[in-house]
Amino acid sequence: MIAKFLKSAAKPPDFPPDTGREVAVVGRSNSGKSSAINTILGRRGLARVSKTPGRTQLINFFDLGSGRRLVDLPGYGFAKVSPEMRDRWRTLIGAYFEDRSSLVGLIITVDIRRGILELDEAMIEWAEALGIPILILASKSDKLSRGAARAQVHAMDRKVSDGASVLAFSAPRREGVREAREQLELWLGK
Ligand SMILES: Nc1nc2c(ncn2[C@@H]2O[C@H](COP(=O)(O)OP(=O)(O)OP(=O)(O)O)[C@@H](O)[C@H]2O)c(=O)[nH]1
Ligand SMILES: [Mg+2]
Repeated sequence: MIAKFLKSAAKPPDFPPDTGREVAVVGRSNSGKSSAINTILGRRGLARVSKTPGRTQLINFFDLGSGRRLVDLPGYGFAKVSPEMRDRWRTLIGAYFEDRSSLVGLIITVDIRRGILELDEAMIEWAEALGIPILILASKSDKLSRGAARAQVHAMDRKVSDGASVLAFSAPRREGVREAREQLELWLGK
């Protein structure tokens, strides 16, 4: 899968044409979205990885060829964000989700140490209400022991409905990368 940066969008008119198929990645700020995108696509510097949470405020579209795209959505749950920023996030993501016919799947990154929190649950419910299939990446699995990581994945799995699956994921260890790629190819086509 050869990926290249397509464009950034701050408002719906800037979205690329709603044709073909795309998969979006969302999650709490700092939960490892950009790292997951880079690792899954095998391109180190494609999506920006930040040590400063809440950096990515735009929707970034990546072109995977043959009308397929991967979309890096701005994160939620950043503590220092103002109510105005939060409203802008909701408006932008709402406009994206509720009117994007080409969206065929959603990847949600959840820090395995935190588990599924309130905002993740709201995100999951929102996507489910719109009928968008979900893959949850239990990210940064290298931060827990094998046993603790497995237990946490089970706990997270029990929390979500059958429409969503949970996969242990680590960018540095490359855990879950093959499975995530397989899901992506199932959604987008080869
Ligand atoms: N140990 C470990 N660290 C990770 C992993 N994935 C991401 N990180 C680190 O977590 C921090 C945030 O990663 P990002 O990929 O930028 O997270 P993000 O969700 O895109 O963050 P924002 O766009 O700022 O909301 C960085 O310091 C990464 O190096 C992982 O699998 N394991
Ligand atoms: Mg990011």
